[in-house]
Amino acid sequence: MTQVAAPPPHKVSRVEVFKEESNFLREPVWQELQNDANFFSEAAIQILKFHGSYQQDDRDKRVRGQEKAYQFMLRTRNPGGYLPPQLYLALDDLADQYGNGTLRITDRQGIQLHGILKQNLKTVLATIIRNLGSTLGACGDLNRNVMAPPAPYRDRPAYRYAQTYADTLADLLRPQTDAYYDIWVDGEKVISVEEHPEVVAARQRNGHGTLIPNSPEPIYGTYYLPRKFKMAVTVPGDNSVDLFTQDIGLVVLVDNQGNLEGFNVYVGGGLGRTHGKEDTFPRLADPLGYVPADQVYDAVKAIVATQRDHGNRADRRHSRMKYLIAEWGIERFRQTVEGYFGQALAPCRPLPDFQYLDFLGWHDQGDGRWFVGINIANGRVKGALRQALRQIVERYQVPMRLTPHQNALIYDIPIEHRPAVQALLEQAGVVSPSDLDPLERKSMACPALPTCGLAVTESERIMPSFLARIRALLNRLGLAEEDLVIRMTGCPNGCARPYVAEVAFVGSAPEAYQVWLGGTAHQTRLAEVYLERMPAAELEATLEPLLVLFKQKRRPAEGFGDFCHRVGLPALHAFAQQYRPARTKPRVSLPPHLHDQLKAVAAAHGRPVSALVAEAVRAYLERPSPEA
Ligand code: SRM
Ligand code: SF4
Repeated sequence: MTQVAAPPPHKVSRVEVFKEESNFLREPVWQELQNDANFFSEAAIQILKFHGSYQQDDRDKRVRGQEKAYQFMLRTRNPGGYLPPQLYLALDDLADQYGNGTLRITDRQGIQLHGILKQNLKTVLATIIRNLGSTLGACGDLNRNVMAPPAPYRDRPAYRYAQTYADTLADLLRPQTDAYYDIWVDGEKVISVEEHPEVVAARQRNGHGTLIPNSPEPIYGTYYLPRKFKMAVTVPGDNSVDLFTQDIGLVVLVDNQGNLEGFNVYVGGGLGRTHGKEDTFPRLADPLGYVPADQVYDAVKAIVATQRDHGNRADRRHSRMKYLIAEWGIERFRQTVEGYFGQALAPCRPLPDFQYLDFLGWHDQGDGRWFVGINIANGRVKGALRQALRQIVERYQVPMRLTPHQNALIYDIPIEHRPAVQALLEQAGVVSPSDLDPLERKSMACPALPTCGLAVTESERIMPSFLARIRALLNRLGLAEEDLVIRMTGCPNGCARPYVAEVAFVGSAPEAYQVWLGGTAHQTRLAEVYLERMPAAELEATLEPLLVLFKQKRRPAEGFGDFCHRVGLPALHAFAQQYRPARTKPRVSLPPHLHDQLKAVAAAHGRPVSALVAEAVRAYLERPSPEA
């Protein structure tokens, strides 16, 4: 059992060196912020990520031989998606003043601003911080935004615990360096975060080698983590957070009176991969064990310390915790965690099946007030919807919870304000969940072009047309009632969590996608690669045979993902190869007056219009040729 933090490894990636030389996330960001360049050096770009910002450029504006149009993306850190009204309004203002006029709700319950110029970064960040927000640790090699089901149920204790622990775990793993506040708000001390005393005590407890002695960063140390690290806390049966895709997934367990007992802990989920590199893969989390509530911080620290000291720091493609677990096996991983934890872990408790839940529409919170879940296509808040959200938040001073499906819940709405809020939403074109196309309701796409530097093709911008085409296909095939979880990304990194969808399109070349099939409707199983490269134009031709076979051979109530998984990819390929689409009858159009005349004659003779037309055309074609 390893009990002492391992020394820094000898062969390390460049990012490890940048971290070491950064003086706990300060340099060279601080220095380069003072110069006039409109971009940062590579070292600064890497360190800036820990501050919640990515250097990007507008890829629509790239011109060969000319400097890129550099701009910055900022991502907020909102545990459980909580967004106070003051912060929402500030972000909304910033989007117009310094960004691209949109807000982008992320699938980890944060907000991204795009298009910020370097000279404005400090103003924008300072505004966010002064309005109760933070971007610290939204990106970089450390614990990212902690997710929780967004539903603000006041009368369901498990939901409240999940949200509370998302907050406290985020606090536990918050970087302790002063660099963030020094750089962005000149060290202003007005910004002090009220932490729960138990969190403070847990952070300082060094029972079994979980802490780095004498470091300003007691949990992370100089090198922080080998790679990004993701956590979610949920309640039994609620998979709104895609629990099994997280590095650590916690499930709140309460007794019959609603008192917190402890947590089931799952570890080693993660989705990023690289095309053509089989040693990179998506992976679902394994059960690690059950932890009583008063030991959960120590258990999380033990897992983090295991990844910190044993994760791969040489090759960033293999440095996520999922690869450590895949390499060691869960038993060795568990033993190592138990070493840091100081005791054996109990087995996980049995749980009910997990469900996809999105909380759209109006719901009683359980305290006399209401919340409304609003579908926001791919999380992009713009136009009339953006105005409506602003009006609602401004007028009623109500908070939001952003959802893991890139949507927003507005809550704490008194019953008397419900009609007015509903009217504002309707004016902005928000339809009730029952009128929303289920394909759109359940789909997600990542931003991809033009902002993401890693995109190989479109995602967010092309998803609406893909959904419309799939809807038309389903209707044509007599499958109008089906709903599918469809997800899309512009590259294989997996940002819209495609590998747990029923159908996924993963950018593999310009205007071409790898096709994944066979995840469940509730994101509890990995999908598999059906096609390596589907040109976007071949969407219908690719899906039609699969949907036809589904219609013929599905079991009662079986969903498309489960069907694909049951029959298997070879059977799907075999059917698709021999499939010939039913020939549609050729159509010839007639001028309306001729059509009306034909209809009248057909009615008078009691014959179908088509028979009359066929007779007339045959007579014409069979007439003797004038030249003969
Ligand atoms: Fe992501 C990198 C957007 C959730 C896996 N992700 C990126 C970057 C920052 C591109 C870059 O590195 O230059 C993207 C910025 C695009 C843009 O222009 O805005 C980006 N990721 C997103 C968001 C906004 C997608 C969305 O549609 O909401 C999500 C932000 C969440 C947040 O608030 O923190 C987002 N990214 C995810 C998820 C899903 C999740 O976390 O639940 C994943 C898969 C789960 C996982 O991490 O295993 C994910 N993003 C990646 C990866 C691959 C990581 C890996 O293990 O290989 C990268 C690339 C990297 O890290 O090298 C990446
Ligand atoms: Fe960019 Fe790829 Fe993530 Fe999409 S999946 S946002 S293209 S990194």
